Amino acid sequence: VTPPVVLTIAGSDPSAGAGIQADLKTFAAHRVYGVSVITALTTQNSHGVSDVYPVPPSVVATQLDALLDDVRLAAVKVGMLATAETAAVVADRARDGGLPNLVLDPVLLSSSGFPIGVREAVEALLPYATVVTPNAGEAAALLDRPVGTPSELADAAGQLAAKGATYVVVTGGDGPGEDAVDVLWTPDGVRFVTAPRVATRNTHGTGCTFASALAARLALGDSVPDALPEAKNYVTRALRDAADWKLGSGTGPLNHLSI
Ligand code: PXL
Repeated sequence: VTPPVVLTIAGSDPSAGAGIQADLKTFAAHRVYGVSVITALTTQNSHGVSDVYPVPPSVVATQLDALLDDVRLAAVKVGMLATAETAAVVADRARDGGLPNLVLDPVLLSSSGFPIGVREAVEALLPYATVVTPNAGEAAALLDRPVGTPSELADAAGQLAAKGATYVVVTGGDGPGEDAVDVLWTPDGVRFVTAPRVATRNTHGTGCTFASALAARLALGDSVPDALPEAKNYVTRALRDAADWKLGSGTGPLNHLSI
């Protein structure tokens, strides 16, 4: 049987823990068929991003249209967009209905602080997002206000929904406490989803991996509320199974094949 097709629109990470490479491995682990449109080449290793080379928006457009002309997409993950012009290309295809089950990972800064996204790009896509998945820092940057406590996370989720996303997950993986608590805003109210925090320094690409797992689940037919705990458990297992890896001397990747 033909598997569902999931598209990632994102940047390349040569260290393969984040970006396009993480997304395709996550799709493969979920037994969906991953296709990809690369928006930028990053230069990075386990110590962080040192350079970004954006792909021209016209080339993002031709990549996207080649796929849209040929395969039926079941879900789409959007990560690093690099420029507002590239976001406009993607928003245009979303407006035409070409990008179903859109999971928007609103990346702005790499964990080492290198700019890899722009706020305008995220805002252009929000109205088309089935679900947007900021961490607390990204939610704070998008809303210009502090986001840290559980009630701030919940308020932020509601405010991002007001900007157009149908569902919002503010992830709590970088927060304090024994558990990693995510907040899910749904049209019927807010709920909290919890998983044990994994003690490891290998956390590179958790955001990309989580968003891709959500997209894979949506492609397999889950609703967002059903997909969230599954995607979160997948990331917890992927963290746990790579906790002792020594892959590079900095922040290493997860084990994407833990499923
Ligand atoms: O996790 C954010 C992110 C997204 N996309 C690419 C990245 C990173 C972080 O380094 O490199 C390509």
